[in-house]
Amino acid sequence: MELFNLSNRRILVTGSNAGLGFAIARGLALHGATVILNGRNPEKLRSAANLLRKEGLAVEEARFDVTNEAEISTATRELLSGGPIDVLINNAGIQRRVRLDEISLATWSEVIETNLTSAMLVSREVVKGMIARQQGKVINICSVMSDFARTTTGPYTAAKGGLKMLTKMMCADWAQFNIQINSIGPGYFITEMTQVLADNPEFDAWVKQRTPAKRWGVPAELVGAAVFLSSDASSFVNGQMLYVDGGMTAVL
Ligand code: GCO
Repeated sequence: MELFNLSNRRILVTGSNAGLGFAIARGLALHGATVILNGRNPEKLRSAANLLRKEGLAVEEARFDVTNEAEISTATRELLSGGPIDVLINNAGIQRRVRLDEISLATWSEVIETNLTSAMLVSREVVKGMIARQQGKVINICSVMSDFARTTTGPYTAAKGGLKMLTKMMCADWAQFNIQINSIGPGYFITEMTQVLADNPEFDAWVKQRTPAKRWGVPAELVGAAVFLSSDASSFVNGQMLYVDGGMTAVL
């Protein structure tokens, strides 16, 4: 039990007022952690936090834009004045579906900044406290698209591939401080972001055929991997990707 104990862990999950981030944060809180929800929109953030409060869970709020260096630094300073951040989960991400020959630089940059650069910026600030305490964990939410491309997802695929390598890079720089940095690679899950795909009969059929488990994932199914990578159970696991994809990356 102690191996997986999260009761003394304060965990910041970026992009967590909806989707996979919210499901992960809720699951970690149900396992005893104090979770810090993050988002850009104060109303959405408050109502997500209130949902968890209604369940009696320990939750804090940190409103900041993960692409804004100044906001990250102010928010991190405030959070650290309330105690250490034991685990950082870089989850924030967006999708813009457009074929590469039609993409604007603005769209490309928006996705790369939100899905990749943000993980570097937020980690850089939060890890300072972890280095000082010689203890910490970073989890980057990647994707099966860290390894495989799908038409119309250029910047997303490039960012998720980059995030997988950034995980190894963080391990190279920070493992020496007793910080474990790993990734979770979700397959296809139904969330606000992918609902449009699930509603398309052809795409839905493709996911079910392409995934050995023959179904979409349910967001709460990411919690087990997040508990493992947030806890002492993973104290010598570093720089790795744990796919939670119903077997998608195991087969052609
Ligand atoms: C899309 C996507 C993703 C996938 C995910 C699989 O929204 O277009 O392909 O969000 O669900 O990358 O991990």
